[in-house]
Amino acid sequence: MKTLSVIGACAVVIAIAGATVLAVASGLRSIRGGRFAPPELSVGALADGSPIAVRAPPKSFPPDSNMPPMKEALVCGSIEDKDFSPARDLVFVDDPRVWWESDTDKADDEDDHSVHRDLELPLRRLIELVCARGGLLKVHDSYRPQSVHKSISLHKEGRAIDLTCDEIGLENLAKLAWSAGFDFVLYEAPSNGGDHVHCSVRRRGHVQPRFDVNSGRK
Ligand SMILES: [Ca+2]
Ligand SMILES: [Ca+2]
Ligand SMILES: [Zn+2]
Repeated sequence: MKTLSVIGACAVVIAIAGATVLAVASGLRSIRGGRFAPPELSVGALADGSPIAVRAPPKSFPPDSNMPPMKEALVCGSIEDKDFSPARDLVFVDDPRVWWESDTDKADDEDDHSVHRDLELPLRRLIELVCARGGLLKVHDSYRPQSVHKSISLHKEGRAIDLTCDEIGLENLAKLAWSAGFDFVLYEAPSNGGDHVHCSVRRRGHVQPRFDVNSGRK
């Protein structure tokens, strides 16, 4: 009888200790996270059942930094091999929960809804991640064949997209973009202003990348 009561008392102590650890852990998470909730890899899926967050977010993503920390052309492949066909490679992406710059600015001829087909999936994931945190994702530029961007810019193939989000801020947006599976994410902070998050992808299927960002292999 005494042994049983000792075991019972131990069980109560363990249960209380466990509940305390859980309570402290969840409290820490909410304090540390503030209004921004980092994505959890196993939570949520797109309509086709594929996951929304495919990578853990980095702890920090300061201005003028990029993930992975290497040159974009090495990760995504340059545009210089000319393996690009607008008719074959571009897709039209729309979502009423997103603000598209070209919908409001009729002075330019670019269409921010036009993106490379390999950029659509991470973009759709990112829209979900941003919306889930109460943010309005803003698309400023995607496929832009003329002017503005450098001659070797991946925007000229629709493999890059420039984004902001006032509600969650650019550092958090960059973290979410990395979780959404873009191959390259840059928090661009030019000295003359216009801070944004530039995200890009490598081509899939018909050109082998020089560096596989997911496997870490060259
Ligand atoms: Ca414009
Ligand atoms: Ca634009
Ligand atoms: Zn860009």
